[in-house]
Amino acid sequence: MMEMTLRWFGKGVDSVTLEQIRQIPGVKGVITTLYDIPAGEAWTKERVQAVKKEVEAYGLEVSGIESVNIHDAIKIGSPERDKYIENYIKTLEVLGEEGIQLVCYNFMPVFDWTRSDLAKVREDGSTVLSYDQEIIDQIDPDKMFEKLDSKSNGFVLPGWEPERMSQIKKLFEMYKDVDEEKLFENLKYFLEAIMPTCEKYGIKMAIHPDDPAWPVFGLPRIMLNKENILRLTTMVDHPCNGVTLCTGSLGSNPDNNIPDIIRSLKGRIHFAHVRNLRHFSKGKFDEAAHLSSDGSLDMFAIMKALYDIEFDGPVRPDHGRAIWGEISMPGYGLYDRALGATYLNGLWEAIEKASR
Ligand SMILES: [Mn+2]
Repeated sequence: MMEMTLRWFGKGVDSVTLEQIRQIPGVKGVITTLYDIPAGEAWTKERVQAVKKEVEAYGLEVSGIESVNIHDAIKIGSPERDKYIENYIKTLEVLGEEGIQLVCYNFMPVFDWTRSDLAKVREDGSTVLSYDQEIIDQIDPDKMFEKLDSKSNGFVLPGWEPERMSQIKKLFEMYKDVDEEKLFENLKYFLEAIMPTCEKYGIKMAIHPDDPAWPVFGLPRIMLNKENILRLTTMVDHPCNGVTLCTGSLGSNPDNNIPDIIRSLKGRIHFAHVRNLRHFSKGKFDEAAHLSSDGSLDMFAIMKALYDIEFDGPVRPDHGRAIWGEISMPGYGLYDRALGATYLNGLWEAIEKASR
């Protein structure tokens, strides 16, 4: 049985409250993180216990962490990486001791997710995040943060922390000798180092696919397609080494057959982000409501594939539209994600009952 969750960015960061989340039918847990701890620093027991207590006070549980970010030294493979891997292991130990057994992370150089517009107005007046490669090609990577930040509604953009983005030129320089092979190698080195700790505590590592699923700004990207994801699961062939199946990220490339990818990863999908998007042409898409008919992805086929591989981890609706006048972190309002959770729960119930 999968577990429906919602991403929650923490008090003071998120516009959505735990009380609101607990009122969404079927949502039992949240996926959260400790925003103020920079990548590379070890998390403390006190902080993890505090966030657990806060969440549990609302009858919810911490179903997983998204994300424990990876320090650039680990992705680049520079000599100081061992120190940061040691800190990562310390964080895993703290999480494991507190019974948190799911960690989402990504291995993208410099930029996390990328969009050309955070509030594209649709015909019904709702707004969505949108991507257009032609627009991205005209943006100087240096200016990317400013462009996004000006439309962030004043919220922190996950993965686009200003401290990091002020160093963009330096980051590009640091990654200049890292190609796709090197990135795979560095990922393998990292995973091999942490697997014994993951095994000890039963922590499932769930790498997030790159978003969009192709290289941007000339930087290498590897979590793009079925072939590369299978390479990840075989190069470190351990059940704790798995993936976050993000339909929106993988689905940004229409060549990715998501139900087929799901079926090839039985036992290795530890977390699922399920959302829809609408393709216009290669490299040009808008995010959409979760409903299949609102976008280009078949949400029934996706949920059916998850059901068929006996997926039993946390799932969450992903980016929603901004609707009903809600002001939130772009993509992370309450309303459309609650509609998404309810829709996905409905699909699951129908699939389950029809399969009896
Ligand atoms: Mn995702």
